[in-house]
Amino acid sequence: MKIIDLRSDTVTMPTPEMREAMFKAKVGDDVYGEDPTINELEKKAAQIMGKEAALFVISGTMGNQIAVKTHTNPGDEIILEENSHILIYEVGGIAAISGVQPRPLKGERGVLNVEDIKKAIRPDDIHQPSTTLICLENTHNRAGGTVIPLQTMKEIKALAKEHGIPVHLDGARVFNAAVALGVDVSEIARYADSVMFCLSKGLCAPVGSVLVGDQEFIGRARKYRKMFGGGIRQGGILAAAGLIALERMTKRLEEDHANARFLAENLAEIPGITVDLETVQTNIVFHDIEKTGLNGYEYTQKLKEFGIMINPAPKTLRMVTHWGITREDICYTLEVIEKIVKGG
Ligand code: TLP
Repeated sequence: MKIIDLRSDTVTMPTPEMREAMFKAKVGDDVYGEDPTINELEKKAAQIMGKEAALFVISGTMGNQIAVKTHTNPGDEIILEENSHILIYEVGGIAAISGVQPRPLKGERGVLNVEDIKKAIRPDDIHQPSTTLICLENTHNRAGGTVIPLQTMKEIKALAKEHGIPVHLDGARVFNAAVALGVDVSEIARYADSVMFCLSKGLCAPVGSVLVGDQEFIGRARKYRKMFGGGIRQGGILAAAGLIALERMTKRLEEDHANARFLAENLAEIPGITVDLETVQTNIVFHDIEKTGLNGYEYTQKLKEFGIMINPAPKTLRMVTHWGITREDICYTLEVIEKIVKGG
């Protein structure tokens, strides 16, 4: 039975071209700055994002955590969205590693309000922590792959600049955001001082993310990567796949978005299933099964019997489209869901 894995775009496999490039990759010791393939990837990534420098890291989590560490001091406060990945899914790293406290703000479909940020920036007061970082997430995972409008990013960056606060963008899926907005990715990156983006989600590389920023920031971040145990020696084998991710796989994300849209619109037609179509802007689809009377855990178990994988949750379930998912797979998934909802 074919497995249709809709749990995440992290499940994507390296393409045959990536495996070939990995096999042939020129490598060296990256801790000495001598891995030519990592150097090439970092140069290309900085160029694409319109930044001075880049740092190859093992994961998105490591990239975000290094960014927070590099931008802040213990006791500082950082502003972020209440459902952001950095707050919810990074194992309390900002507290444990950087010693900062979060100031979570409620976003509208993952998008922070500029006025709310303004009110949350701490005044210069001997009693209060200093606000030293604003984190954004584009696209926003838990909000359903939603995109931050460029104008909002611009306004947040202007406010941050006024207060001398840097902006870090968790751009795990920033190429999806660029496709949805129809702009070059550097148009998004320009409104952040640092950006982390993933090569290993919709872009299909087996491992790796990149942190970009100015020379000085990346220099300090490189030292923290070493401290975190992330010096990757002959990591060019991984960077070789990353280069293909950057050069080729960014060009096909539109297909995943079209599949997600098709899935969402058809799911919404199934009696008892609710989809907020407004949130379906990229490759993520959340659907609510509460009105079907089904239990989310039993539902995902039944789907599994038909070869369809979704992460279990009580009633609101996520599906993510990616390179391994075809339109045919989506049609089959819809047929199966309809059958399960009808009690089949
Ligand atoms: N997200 C994963 C899980 O951790 C939830 C997923 O399946 O979507 N930022 C954002 C916005 C992310 O969605 C993720 C991964 C990361 C950072 C972390 O990337 P990795 O998994 O490489 O550490």
